[in-house]
Amino acid sequence: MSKPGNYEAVRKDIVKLLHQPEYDDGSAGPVLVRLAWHSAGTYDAETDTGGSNGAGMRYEREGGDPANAGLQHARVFLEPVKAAHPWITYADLWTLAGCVAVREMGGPEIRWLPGRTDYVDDSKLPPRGRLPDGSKAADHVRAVFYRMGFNDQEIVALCGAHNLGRCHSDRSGFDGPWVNNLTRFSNQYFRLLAGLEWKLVTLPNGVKQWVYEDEDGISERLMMLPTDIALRDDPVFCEWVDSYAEDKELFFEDFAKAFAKLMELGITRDARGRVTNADNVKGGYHS
Ligand code: CCH
Repeated sequence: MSKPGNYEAVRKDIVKLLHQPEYDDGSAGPVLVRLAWHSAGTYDAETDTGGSNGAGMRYEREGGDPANAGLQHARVFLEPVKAAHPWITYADLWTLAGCVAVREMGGPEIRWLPGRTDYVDDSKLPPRGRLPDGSKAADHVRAVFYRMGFNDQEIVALCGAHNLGRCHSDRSGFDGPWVNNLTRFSNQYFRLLAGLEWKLVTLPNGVKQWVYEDEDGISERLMMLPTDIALRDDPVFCEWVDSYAEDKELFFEDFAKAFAKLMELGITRDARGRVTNADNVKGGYHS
């Protein structure tokens, strides 16, 4: 067991588990990034509910949300790290793992601070349906991310995470990856979104998504969600899609800031960075 507070030791163990030859495309990285995002992305700024505090996905009420299908894999990958460092909260472990995975897959360093609690405060539990639905349009994407406190530029930057991983027909119903090198963080998602001709198709399960196929048919079939295409087609979002397609450094910088902000939703800190709203949650319970 490591010394409490030794986050470097935790980081190292997360790095070690990323290589998963038997799983998906050989990496736990993408699904860990999605776990971190979904743990935080339930936040509602107006009522100060949801967010990463509490790690509510451990329980059916949040974990069983169909939007979270497949994220049990990410949680299981992290169990040995939790066992080796039992002092870290799940809420800290999940958010840290997302940041470490982005960096290890070639992305930017993301500022991360500890202090989240595993107390589940019943009055802060998010209702289901707060995470975005990939079949919808730009107004839905705005409603979901404005609720968390993000602006249009931050929304586009965050969605650049679709450079990683893939859709699974048995999880979301959508199928396939956004880019060919799906375990390498880059701005390729924006380049393809802006640069290729996408075609709307209906999958055998009735789900509609956009696809691109090479003329020679060699590369895997690439895809875009309706919400991804909405970024390309919206007059404000598309300016940022183009900027990030042209300038990888700008994307990395903006992604790092927006992801760090996402991980902090619902966490308040004093001037020294210590969390002020986690340790004495009233009426909560501890796992
Ligand atoms: Fe996402 N995402 N995401 N996404 N996402 C999916 C997969 C990943 C939406 C829908 C989906 C963000 C924003 C959005 C990742 C990171 C982020 C899937 C497929 C759907 C559907 C799930 C499956 O079948 O396994 C929608 C809609 C939005 C916004 O409107 C943001 C923001 C982030 C992170 C910053 C990552 C990574 C994946 C790949 C997961 C994997 O298992 O490979």
